[in-house]
Amino acid sequence: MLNTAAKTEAPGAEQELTDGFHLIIDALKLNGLDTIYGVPGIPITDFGRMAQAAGIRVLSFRHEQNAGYAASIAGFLTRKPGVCLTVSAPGFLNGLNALAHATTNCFPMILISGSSEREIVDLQQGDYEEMDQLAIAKPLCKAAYRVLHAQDIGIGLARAIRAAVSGRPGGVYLDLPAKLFGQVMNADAGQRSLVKVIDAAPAQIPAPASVKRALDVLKSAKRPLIILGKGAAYAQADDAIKNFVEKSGAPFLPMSMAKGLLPDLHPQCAGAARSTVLKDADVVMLIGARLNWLLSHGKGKTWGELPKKFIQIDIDPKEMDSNVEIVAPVVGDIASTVSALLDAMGSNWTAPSADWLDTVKKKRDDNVAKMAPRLMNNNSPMDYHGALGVLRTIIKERPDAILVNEGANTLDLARGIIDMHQPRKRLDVGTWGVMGIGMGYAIAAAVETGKPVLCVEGDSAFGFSGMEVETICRYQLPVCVVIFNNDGIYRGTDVNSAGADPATTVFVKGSRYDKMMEAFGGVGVNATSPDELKRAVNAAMDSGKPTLINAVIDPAAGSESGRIGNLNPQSALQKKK
Ligand SMILES: Cc1ncc(C[n+]2csc(CCOP(=O)(O)OP(=O)(O)O)c2C)c(N)n1
Ligand SMILES: [Mg+2]
Repeated sequence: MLNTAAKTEAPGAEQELTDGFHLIIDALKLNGLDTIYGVPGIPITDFGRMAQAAGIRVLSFRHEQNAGYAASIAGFLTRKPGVCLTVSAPGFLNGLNALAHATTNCFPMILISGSSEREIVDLQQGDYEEMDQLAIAKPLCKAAYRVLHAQDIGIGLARAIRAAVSGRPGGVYLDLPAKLFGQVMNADAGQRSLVKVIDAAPAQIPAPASVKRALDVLKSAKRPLIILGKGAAYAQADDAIKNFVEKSGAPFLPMSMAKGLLPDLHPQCAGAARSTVLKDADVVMLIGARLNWLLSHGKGKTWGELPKKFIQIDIDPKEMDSNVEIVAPVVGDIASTVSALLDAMGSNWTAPSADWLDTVKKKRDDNVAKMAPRLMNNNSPMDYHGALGVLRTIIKERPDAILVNEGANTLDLARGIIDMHQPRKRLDVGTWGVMGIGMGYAIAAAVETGKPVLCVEGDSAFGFSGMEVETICRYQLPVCVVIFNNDGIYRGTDVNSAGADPATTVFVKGSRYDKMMEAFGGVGVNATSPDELKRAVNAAMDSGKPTLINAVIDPAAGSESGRIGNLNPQSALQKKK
C-alpha cells in the first residue's frame, strides 16, 4: 500500500501527495527489502524514523563500517541485497570499505548514502559534508547510481537491486541527495513510478556442450578433486551439490565459507588432507571457487609437480583462465549448472579408484588422530588447541548455530579445528582476510536467521568492531562473543628493543574485555581454562543472552601472521628473527 504523505491544502486542488521519503520506503518494501543497517544523521535521520514506523527493521549501529559489513553478510545469507544506510561524506566513506568488501566477496549489497547539494558540491563551494560520493564509489562497486528526482526513485532502486544480485553478485552504491527526500509529487503518479523487480537474478543455464566437456574431463580423472567455494554456498543449491559430489565419488575440499555445505565429517571430505589432495589430484573441479591467493593461484609448490587439468564452474566468464588454463570452463549459475551436470552424468557413473580414495582417507585419518590429543588439553592459561577443542564440541552439539570467526591464529586454527555440519554456518574474513567483520556479521546473522551466533575473535580482530557490543545488548541479540585474548596481534610477547613505547603488536596485558559487555547490561565472563570456557559458552547459548567471554590464551602460543606468515615480505639485507 502506498505510504501517502499528505494532502494539498489549496482549496479545489485536493490531491493526494507523496514525497521522496515515502517513495524510497515504498520502493524498498515493494521489493522485499525489509531490513536496514545504518547510522543516523543529516540528511537521513527522519528517513530512518519513517522507515521504522512503516515496518522496516532499522538497526542503528555505532559505526558505519560495521553496519556495512552487516549488510554485506545479510546479502550472502539471504540472496537479497543487504541495505546499509549512511550520512554523507564521512559516513559514506566509513561504509565504503564494506561496499568494496561486498564486491570482492561477491555478496549483494546496496550502500545508500545521503549526499549534499549537487549545485554546491559540483562547484566545490564547501557544503556541509561536501563530497562527490558517486565518483568515489564507482571504482569500488559493481554499479553506482544517483537519483535526482522523486519520480525516478522506483527505477533507481530497481537498477540497484538488479545490479547487486544478477550475474556475479556485488556491491552497489545509491546516492540520494538531501533535497530528494523532501521532493513532493502526486501520490498516484508516485505509486505508478515504483518498480517491483521481476526475476532479479535470472538463471544462467550453461551450454550443454560445456557440461559434456566438463564431465568428459572429470570421467578421465584418476585422482579427481572437487573444490567448493563460497559461491557454491551462496547458491543455496545444497541438495543438488551434495548429490553431485556424492554421485561423483570424488574427494571434496571446502573453502572456508563453504565448510558445512557437505558436513566436514562426510567420508568424502578432504579438509584434513588439504596438502595431499592439492598436490596429487590430476583433475580439479572448482565450483564457485576462484583460483586466487587462497588457492595459491592454481600453481607453484602447493599444487605439486604432477600436471593438472582444471574444470571451473562460475557465473562470470571472465573468471576462466584468470590464473591458469581452464580446460573445461562451464559458465552458468551454480544451481542450474550442478543440476545439468547431475542430469548428464546418467545412472552408472564410475567412482574414482579405491587407491586414490584410500590415500586421501589415510592422510585425513592420520592428521585427525595427530591433532586429537592436543584438542583435549585443559591447560591454563589456554592454548589455541585446548580452547578450540571445546568450541568444536559445542558446534557439533549445536550444528545450527552460526560461527563468526576472525583473527590470525584465532582464524586459521579455528577454521581447521571446528567442523561445520550445515551450509552457511561459518562466516569469516573472506577474500581479503579483513579484520573488523566480527560484530557486524554477528548482528546480521542473528537478525537475518534468528539462530544463535558464536563469535570467535582474536583480541585484535575484536577491537575493530568492539563498540558494537552495545548494539548487541540494545537489540538483545543471541550473540556469544569469545575473545581469544593473547595480549596482542599474533602473540603478546613482543618487546620494543629500542625504547619506552610498547612493541607494535602488543596490547595492555591482562585486559578484561568481559567488562565491556557488563557495561551495557550483557553477561561478561573471564575464562582461564577450557572447562570454564565450555561452561560459559554453553550457558550463553542456552540463555540466548548477549555474552562476552574473555578467554585467556597463553601470549606465547600463536605464530606470526597465523598460517600465512610466508606472505610477509623479506629483505635479503635484514633477515627476520
Ligand atoms: C582491516 C585490517 N587491518 C589489519 C589487518 C592485519 N591483521 C591481520 S590479522 C590481524 C590481527 C591478528 O591478531 P588477533 O586478532 O589478536 O589474532 P591472534 O593471531 O592473536 O589470535 C591484523 C591486525 C587486516 N587483516 N585487516
Ligand atoms: Mg591476539
